[in-house]
Amino acid sequence: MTDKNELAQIGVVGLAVMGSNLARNFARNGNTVAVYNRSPEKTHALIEAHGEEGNFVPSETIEDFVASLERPRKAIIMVKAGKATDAVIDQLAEAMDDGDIIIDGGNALFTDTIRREKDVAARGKHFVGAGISGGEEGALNGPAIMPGGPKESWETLGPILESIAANVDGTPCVTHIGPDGAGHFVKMVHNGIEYADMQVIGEAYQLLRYGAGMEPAEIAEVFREWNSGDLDSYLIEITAEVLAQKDPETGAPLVDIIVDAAGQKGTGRWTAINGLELGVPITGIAESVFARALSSSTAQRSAAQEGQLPAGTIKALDVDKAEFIEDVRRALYAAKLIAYSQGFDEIKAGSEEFGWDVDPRDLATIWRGGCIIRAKFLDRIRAAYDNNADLPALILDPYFKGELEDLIDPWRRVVVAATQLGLPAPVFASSLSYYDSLRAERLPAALIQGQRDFFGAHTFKRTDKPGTFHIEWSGDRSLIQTD
Ligand code: NBP
Repeated sequence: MTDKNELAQIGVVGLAVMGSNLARNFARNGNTVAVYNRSPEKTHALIEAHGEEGNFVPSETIEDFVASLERPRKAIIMVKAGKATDAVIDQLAEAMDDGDIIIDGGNALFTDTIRREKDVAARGKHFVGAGISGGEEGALNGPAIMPGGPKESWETLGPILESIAANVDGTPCVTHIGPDGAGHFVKMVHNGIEYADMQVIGEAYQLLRYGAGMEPAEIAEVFREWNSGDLDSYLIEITAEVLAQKDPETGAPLVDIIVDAAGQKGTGRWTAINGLELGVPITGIAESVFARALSSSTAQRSAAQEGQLPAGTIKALDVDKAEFIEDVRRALYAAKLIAYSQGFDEIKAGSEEFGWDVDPRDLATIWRGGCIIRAKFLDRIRAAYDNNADLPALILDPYFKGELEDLIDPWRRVVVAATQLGLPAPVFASSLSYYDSLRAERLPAALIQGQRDFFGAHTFKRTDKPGTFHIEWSGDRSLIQTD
């Protein structure tokens, strides 16, 4: 149904797959929704195909679109992230009145959101950068939404966003994350965790396929079973679906037909870059981004295969298949735990750096539904931060420490097996090194400090007394206290 005279509670600009599904979601949930797309064909197509799902108010100019919104106006931008977003913000800010709210629901870089929030606030309007997770299916049936921006905008926006968000146990998967770029920052790290979660699942598959010699359909059954335990999650569920799928053309397992070069749109890379900038070791996420890059290094990979880099002579392990499968399950759980722990570390560091006061419990709550990393496991994360909001690291929570007791030996065995089999398991292996680094009483950082002092007089601290010291390396090698 469309009615040009009815004022809309919310508007959506950009009606490609995400925007049109979000608009339908608003309409299906009883909101009158204004819709506008730069090229009117998409607006017409939406109304023609889905106009009966609720109340839509279509417009062909941004001015008509703005005029069709009730005050304070609320418009969500769902256009290609980047320049298009800036162009639409400018048009909306021009046409809107003071106090109106512009929401960017695209995958914006959080530093752009911080800049945009300042610019839009200077023009008298509110700007909310909102991370929206769940892909096109989530946009239609209930995404997880992570809005940042001014708290007062949340008072107005909250109820309408709650009406379309996913819902778990009566709790909507949306809450105000924090000021300016907090929402998009958290969405970025969510995507980084998603990269790591997908990569560890991929590594488990690789080991079962080429280590245990199992066929995709058989591995699909294993994943189905895993989905009823600690690993219960959307990603494990769809992994079973993908592995069970046959290619409709050839009848071969689809996974064997798909080119093994993973794509990316950049949010994982941003998460890794930001981790480097903040000095937070998000090794699982960074390795996952590198793993996708390596998979797409087609020329290098084919030269390495053709040139036959030596594989070594160590014989494969003789493992019991059932035990190996269970070990891989536990290694996957452990590596996943590390990736989440590191992701939450990054959120904590970002929140401190930018003064956002993000509550990790909110994330564990809203990520339980709608989003790609939704998992049973998030209830445990929520409980961990409920018990201790200042946990130094997620893996130090008593429940997860207990889990690690049972995971550590299988995890080590799997990394050894992968190494001996010559199978890549970058996140399984690097997460284990991260874990052992955290546990280590002494790290080689002492030696690195010595080297730095040797070549650059960078000084060092002593374990036995306060102060800053230097050795006269090129002189008599005496100790000098510099501070
Ligand atoms: P796209 O990212 O493919 O963007 C297409 C839309 O942007 C069209 O409506 C297009 O209008 C509009 N647009 C462009 Br391009 N340049 C414009 C300009 N200068 N002025 C006005 N409109 C312009 O759409 P999408 O895949 O639906 O994603 C929308 C946003 O949601 C993106 O930021 C994306 O990163 C984010 N997101 C996507 C997913 C997903 O699963 N796809 C998930 C989560 C978030 P036109 O029709 O006139 O060309």
